[in-house]
Formats: sequence, structure tokens, C-alpha cells
Amino acid sequence: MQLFTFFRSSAAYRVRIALNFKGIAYESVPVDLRPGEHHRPEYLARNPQGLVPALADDGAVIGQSLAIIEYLEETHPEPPLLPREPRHRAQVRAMALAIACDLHPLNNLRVLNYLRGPLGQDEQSVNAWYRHWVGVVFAGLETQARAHSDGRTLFAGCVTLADVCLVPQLFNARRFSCELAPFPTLTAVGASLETLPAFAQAAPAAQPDAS
Ligand SMILES: N[C@@H](CCC(=O)N[C@@H](CS)C(=O)NCC(=O)O)C(=O)O
Repeated sequence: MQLFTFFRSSAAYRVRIALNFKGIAYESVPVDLRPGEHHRPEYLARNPQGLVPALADDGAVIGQSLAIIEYLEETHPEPPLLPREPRHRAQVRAMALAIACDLHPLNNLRVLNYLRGPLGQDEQSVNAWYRHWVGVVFAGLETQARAHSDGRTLFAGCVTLADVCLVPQLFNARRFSCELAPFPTLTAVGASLETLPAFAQAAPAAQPDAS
């Protein structure tokens, strides 16, 4: 398998955690977002959406981190990233999707660049936008986490898809100096998860393209 990745990409970070957790060997192919390598024709031929990550496996290329992780879950079911019970799976997916669908797209690089460029917003306004959406989504997630977490993971002491989404989003929030004190459950769970090898080895600073 080849993972098209950028060390600081939180969506790629999710997939790196999932690959490590399941013990799947892969080759890391860096796509540097800073000079816009994701807009180059050779990358667009692989992922027409022009975003990282993308996973190449056996001749197929898959985009969208959650689609990739679901694919890994189906092809490599052990250890699982979703609980067995349908209701529990739905609760885990609900927390993961709050991050991946409601929060992350609002704060993505191309959205921030559109605020900075065509909409003429200064850095202070862009940061206010960023922190606002982190605060809104994390507030709901903190309440969900209090209902389901044992303090070590988001759901019942098992590492799940929700944890895979949480840790990269906490990394992003810290990079943008977001206020995290109102979210003690999320930060405690994040600190606990970061000690696990699958998470530590997926961290941006541990990647070959980190700079
Ligand atoms: N929903 C997509 C989001 C992918 C995404 O937004 N990737 C970011 C990096 S975290 C990216 O490639 N950004 C490039 C840009 O915005 O120009 C997924 O989960 O894979």
C-alpha cells in the first residue's frame, strides 16, 4: 500500500493512525501542500479532489480519510476500530463525523486561503474563524465524550474511529492556539491516546517529510 500524505495533514494523520493500529505496512509518499503539490496533474490523476490523503492499494486509489479507514476496517477487521453493537458503532461514528464532517472542512487550508485571499480577511479574522468552529464542535463533543468515555478513549475504553479523528484535531487546535481548557475530557483522552505506539508513530513530528 502507498499512502499519499503530508506530515501536518490531519486527515492523513487519521489514516496513519488506523494503518499503524491495524499493523498494516505501507509506503509513505509525501505530497507537500505548501508549494501546492496536491494541485499538480500527476496527483490530480490519482485524486481528482486534490486533497490528501489518498491510498493506493492493488491498482485502486481511494480518497477521503474515512472511506479509506472503512476500507481498512473491512479488509483488515482485526483489531477493530468500530464496536460490535450497531448502536455503539453509530455512537462512535457520530463523534467521528462531528470532527470529520462538521469541523474539519470549515478550517481546511483551502477555506482559510479563500478567507485570506478573495474575501480579504486578515490573519486575526482567519484565526477567529478557526477558533470559533473548534469551540462550537468541541463543546458538543465534550458532552458526548463525558457520556461515553472512561478517560482513556472516547468510547468505553476501546480505541475507535472517534479517537482516530480526535487526536489529529487536537493537534490542529493546538497549532492554532485554540482555548482547550473548557474541554478537559477531550484533552485527557487525547493525552492518553498519544502514548499509544499507533498514535505516537503517526504524529506529524515522526513523519519522514516533517520539516
Ligand atoms: N474530507 C477529506 C478532507 C481531506 C483534506 O481536507 N485534506 C487537507 C489536508 S488535512 C488538504 O489536502 N488540504 C489541501 C487544501 O486545502 O488545499 C478527508 O477526510 O480525506
